Amino acid sequence: MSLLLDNRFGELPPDNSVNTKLFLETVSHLPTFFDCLGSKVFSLIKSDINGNITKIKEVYLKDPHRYVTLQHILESERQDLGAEWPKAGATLALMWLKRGLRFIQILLQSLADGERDLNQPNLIRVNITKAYEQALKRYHGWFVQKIFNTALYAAPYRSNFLKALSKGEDVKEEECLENLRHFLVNFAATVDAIYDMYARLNAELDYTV
Ligand code: CIS
Repeated sequence: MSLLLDNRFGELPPDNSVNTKLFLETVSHLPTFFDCLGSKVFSLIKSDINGNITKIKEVYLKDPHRYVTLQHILESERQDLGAEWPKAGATLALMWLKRGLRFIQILLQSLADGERDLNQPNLIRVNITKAYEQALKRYHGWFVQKIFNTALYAAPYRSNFLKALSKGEDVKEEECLENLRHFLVNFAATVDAIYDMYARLNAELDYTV
């Protein structure tokens, strides 16, 4: 069985809205994945992502009928939070969470496309670096970039990473990559839809941490 196929996002409706309940159910499986990556540096990332998910969930649970889609949350907070918005509430939590999801999307896509360092084919540093440069680096100051470098060197081998995505089972590499490609279809569409929503509602911020 594949971890990815067990936790696939559903297909988006024609208006590309993202259902909050289904989104939260799916991303809530993400933090536990960090436990099988080994190094303690991943617990920092896990806790950040967990914090984002918890914050969005808390807002959603206050009024599930009001927050059926992620866009409902952003629009309600825009009204309720005034000048603080968008740097507050679930809007801020989702802004950061989507960057982590974009990182995962680019990393998995790069693996699925067979990109690798020919001198070190069992490492995934080229794939991780590509994802970091495109999704996160511009939002990080020097200190967080240093944390990234630590995480990069603690990253699992390609074979172990693919095995973890296959729930520890010895699945053939080609089968695992095929699962990745299936997973990416709805995952990429969902991440793109969230990015589009932030652009449309003018909710994107580009400060660094
Ligand atoms: C495999 C190796 C991966 C290497 C990963 C290297 C990643 C980069 C490391 C960067 C360190 C980040 C440490 C934290 C930095 C935070 O300061 C920063 C800003 O935080 C935000 C908060 O989130 O700050 C705000 C204030 O300015 C707020 O406080 C906000 O919190 S709020 O609003 O909630 O209160 N945060 C970030 O920069 C985000 C960093 C995200 C990093 C994501 C890395 C993901 C790595 C994933 C690798 C594994 C991929 C596995 C793929 C699939 C697994 C399948 C699982 C099942 C299905 C899941 C379905 C989705």
